[in-house]
Amino acid sequence: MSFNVENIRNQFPILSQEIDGNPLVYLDSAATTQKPQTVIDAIVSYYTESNSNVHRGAHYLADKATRLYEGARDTIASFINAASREEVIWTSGTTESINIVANGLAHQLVASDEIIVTEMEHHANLVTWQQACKKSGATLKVAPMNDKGELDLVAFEALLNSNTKLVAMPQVSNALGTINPLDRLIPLAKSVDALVLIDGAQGIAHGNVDVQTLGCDFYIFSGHKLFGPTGIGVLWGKKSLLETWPVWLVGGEMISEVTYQDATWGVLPNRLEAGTPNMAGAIGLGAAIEWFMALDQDAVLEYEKELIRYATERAEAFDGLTIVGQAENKVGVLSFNLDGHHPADVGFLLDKQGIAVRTGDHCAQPLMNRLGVPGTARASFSVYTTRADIDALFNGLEKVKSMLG
Ligand code: C6P
Repeated sequence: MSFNVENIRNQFPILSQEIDGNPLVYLDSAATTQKPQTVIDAIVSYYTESNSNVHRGAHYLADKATRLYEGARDTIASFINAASREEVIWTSGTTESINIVANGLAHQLVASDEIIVTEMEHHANLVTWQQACKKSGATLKVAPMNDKGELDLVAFEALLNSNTKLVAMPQVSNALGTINPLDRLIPLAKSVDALVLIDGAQGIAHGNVDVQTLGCDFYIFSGHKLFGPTGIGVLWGKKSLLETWPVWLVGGEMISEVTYQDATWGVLPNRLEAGTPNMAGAIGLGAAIEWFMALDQDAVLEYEKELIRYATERAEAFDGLTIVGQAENKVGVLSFNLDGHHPADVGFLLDKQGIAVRTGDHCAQPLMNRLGVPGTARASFSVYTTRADIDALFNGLEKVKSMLG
């Protein structure tokens, strides 16, 4: 199989538009990816031909919608190589998935327990654990990284001990692009019998994820960063944990038997999915994953590596630009600052040229403080990004520099 970026771009209708007379240069895929036509079609088709509530009805449409919805769960299970489809829980996204795990763990934590996170956390994987520790008296420890944005493995190992209840860390940093060496970090955490949660929000679209090979206990991601719709995400967890985990929401569909006085819970995955679910979202995400899996995964990784290599080369040659996050192993994320200028001004003036980047702290305030920057401008790539987009970014930055003086 080969990789043809123009062929891929043609499948993303949003990319062909102009912004204020400039062709759109979309470099904000770490915030959310754009959606291929096939995903848009799957959602439209669901609402025009199949919409009905799932699991509940005895009629044709209810059955059809249920088969599509549960089929999407099968697609996810096979995509991440879950041992069973019951381990795939639909959520609204990464943030909710982490909160569900934190809520469950908070009931088990005692004051002597310790939780380890890293210096590069998104707030979703930090504030949740701060709150869990506050409620239980457990201690939150933060694994350090070097100035390039790579975790210090020796320091990480030194934090582990028999009190370590959980290690929660990102597969990929959203602000820096660092790919963490999970093949080394997870076995270290497991050597002290800690639970391991991987925040896969940024990792899921950039690598062949196999949750069984990884050896973690929870793997979490959002559909919208993987060419799927917003409002749908996944909590994958080991069945032995999820089936004993305290329930999160209670109500319809998650129960086994209900009396006026009491209720018992159903089996997985329903016991963690109360209420009418996001059927269109799940079906859209299933379509997105089928679309993504049809691409040559090795070619995709190779292509993205080449994009970040090229962008880094251009950035290093750009006078007055400082790259923030220089890990050896990175996805297509280029965070940077123009010396003497606030990232918000840089982003604003790029936007005036049709170039979309994200600016600010990227929901990682402690990381920005650790690096001593107010924030960054972040250009992030996906399978539809071209070298021409990267050239447009640097041409745009030349103009920004001359405008800002
Ligand atoms: N990062 C970004 O621009 P939600 O918002 O629930 O889909 O994902 C939260 C989240 C958690 N962890 C990581 C590593 C993330 O990157 C994100 C979302 C976006 O970087 C929006 S803040």
